[in-house]
Formats: sequence, structure tokens, C-alpha cells
Amino acid sequence: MLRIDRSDNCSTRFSTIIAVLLIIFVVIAIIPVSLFTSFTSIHVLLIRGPGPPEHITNSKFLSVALDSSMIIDNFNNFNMRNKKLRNMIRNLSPGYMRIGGTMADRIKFSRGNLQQFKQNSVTCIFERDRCLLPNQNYVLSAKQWLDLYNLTVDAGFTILFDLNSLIRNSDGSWNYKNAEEMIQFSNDNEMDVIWQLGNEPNAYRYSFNYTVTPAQLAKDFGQLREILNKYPVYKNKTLVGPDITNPAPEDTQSIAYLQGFLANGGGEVVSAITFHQYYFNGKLATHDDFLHPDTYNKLIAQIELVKGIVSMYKTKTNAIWLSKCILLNLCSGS
Ligand SMILES: *[C@@H]1O[C@H](CO)[C@@H](O)[C@H](O)[C@H]1NC(C)=O
Ligand SMILES: *[C@@H]1O[C@H](CO)[C@@H](O)[C@H](O)[C@H]1NC(C)=O
Ligand SMILES: CC(=O)N[C@H]1CO[C@H](CO)[C@@H](O)[C@@H]1O
Repeated sequence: MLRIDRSDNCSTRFSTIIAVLLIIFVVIAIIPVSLFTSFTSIHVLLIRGPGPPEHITNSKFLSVALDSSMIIDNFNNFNMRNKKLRNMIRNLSPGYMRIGGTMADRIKFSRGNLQQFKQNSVTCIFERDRCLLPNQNYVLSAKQWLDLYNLTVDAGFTILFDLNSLIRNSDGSWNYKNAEEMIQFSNDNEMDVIWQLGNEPNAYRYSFNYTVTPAQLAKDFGQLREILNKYPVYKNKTLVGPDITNPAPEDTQSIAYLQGFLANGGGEVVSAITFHQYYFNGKLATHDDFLHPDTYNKLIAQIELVKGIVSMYKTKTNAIWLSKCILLNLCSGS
């Protein structure tokens, strides 16, 4: 009897402990579940096991960019000789290093460091506080250009440099003098560079309150091709463009610009048709936007759209490059 009582007592105590533990466990289990239920859905990333790859990309597929605003900031906090910086960049190689962005259409090259430029009449409304400063001169000096080249090439990258397309003559044609100066200087220094002309030209009205028609831009690319062919280092070397932004099914303006560029022979002078892609505005995006697979599937539709358009025109190659891809607000500086 006593033994049984004892054993009952013991088992009662034991079951009390179990019950308490269970309650604690359930409470602990409920906390994360209740956290999760505050999201509308859970997304699962499936990574398939070993097997043959579905696609093989170019070794430079995953590339990076330095925003032209860095040049405007006079490379503030960006010490190109810094060893740590160089090592970090090297670990991302191989790839292309695009130097471009909205402010690319505000930069002039200067062989001398002190040369002043007259402000051109186009007003920049996008980066208003920067662009509306009186008498601003945004200069990439020869020394900075050599340093930037040295940093990039030593780190195992190929430079894509976006030339200023908004230095224009009164008849609207591209004034290529400054670009040619930079090309000549780069040729003399045997710099291996892939050139681009302008950034998101279909959005010039929005960014700069100015318009360059796709037909005019195609002509300007032809002009740039001719200039490059004058210099041995760039004769028959890569020129890519037109870096239009967001050719999405719902963005007819963007599509029309690309069609206009190709219809006017732009595709016959570039080695790859380039476009920029934005999943969403990072400043307004929600958790769900970042986590939803539909977000990432948008890119497939955009690539198919561009492929379809490019296939309808005479082009030098059928290569299409994504020359800018933005997901995070962090990198949406331009
Ligand atoms: C970069 O500069 C260093 C030091 O002056 C030099 O040794 C190196 O060859 C340069 N690299 C390129 C690609 O010009
Ligand atoms: C845009 O440019 C036109 C002249 O071409 C000017 O009248 C207008 O005020 C400008 N708009 C802005 C927002 O600067
Ligand atoms: C980059 C480039 O334009 N390469 C061309 C150089 O010339 C040869 C022959 O004319 C072409 O086949 C390349 O596409």
C-alpha cells in the first residue's frame, strides 16, 4: 500500500513536472507561431540537390557597379588606393564594373584637374539638391580616371564606362568633343574599356526635364561608334547601349523608346542591347514584396519582352545585357 502510495505520489509529482514542462514548451512554441501568423504567407526557397546545372552563365554574369554620383562627390570616403577596399572588390571578381547612373549625364572629363566647365542649360530635377547648385562643375580628372582604372583592373574587373550623352548642340545633336577627349586619353593609356552612352535616356524628361528622341540617340551611338573606330585600342571593340529603363509590359513608353532606337539602326552599332530592371521601388516596398516569388518572376517577362522586340529589328548581335538590376533601396542611388 505504502509503496503504491509512494509510487502514486512520485508519479503525481513526475506528471506535474511533465505538465509544467509541457506548458512551457507550448508557450515557447506559440510565440514564434504567433509571430509567423502576422505575415500573410510563408515562402519556401527550394534548392535542388546535386545534378546537372539547368543553366550556365557567363563568368562575368554577376557583376557590380559604382554609381557616377561617387565621381560627383569627388570620391569622398572612397580611397582608391586603400588595400582593404581593393581586396574586398577583388573577392567579387571576375565581372564587369559599370561606372554609370543618373549623374553620368552630368560628368565631364578633364585632362587637367582645374579646368572649369560652363554649366550646360539642361536642368537636372532628379537629384535636385545636387543639380541645382549654382555653377556646379562635375569633373572626372585624368588622375581620378587612371586611379579608378587601376583599382578596377587590378581587382579583376572590366570597366563599363557610361559617357555623358547630355552635352548637346543647339540642334539637339550630341556634342561629342569631351567624350572624344576622354576616349583619346584612354586610348593613349591603352585602357581596356567598354563604352556606353547615357543613362536611362527614356527617362530624361523625368530626370533632367529634357528629351532626346530615340532616333537622335541612335544617330549619336553611330557617331560614337565612328569615333571609337578612329582609335586603335577601341577599333571594333565593344560599345553597348542604350540602357533604357524598365521595359515592362505595362510600360509602353519604355518599349516605344527601345523600338525607336532599334528602328533607327541603333542595334546595328552596339555589341549588346542593354536595359535596366527594377523589381519595385525599394523606398515603398513591403516585406511581402521582397519575399513574394511573383516579384522575381517579373524579370522573366521583361527579358522575354526585350528578346521579342530585339528579334524584330536588324541588330549587330542578338546579345542582351542587363546593365543594371536593382533590388534594394541601398543601391538605388541613381
Ligand atoms: C596599378 O598600380 C600599381 C602601382 O602603381 C601597378 O603596380 C599596377 O601595375 C597598376 N595596375 C594597372 C592595371 O594599371
Ligand atoms: C522644364 O523645361 C521647360 C522648358 O523647356 C520649362 O518651361 C519648365 O519650367 C521646366 N520644368 C522644370 C520642372 O524645371
Ligand atoms: C566587338 C566587335 O564589334 N567585334 C567584331 C569585330 O569584327 C569582327 C569581324 O568583322 C566581328 O565578327 C566582331 O563581332
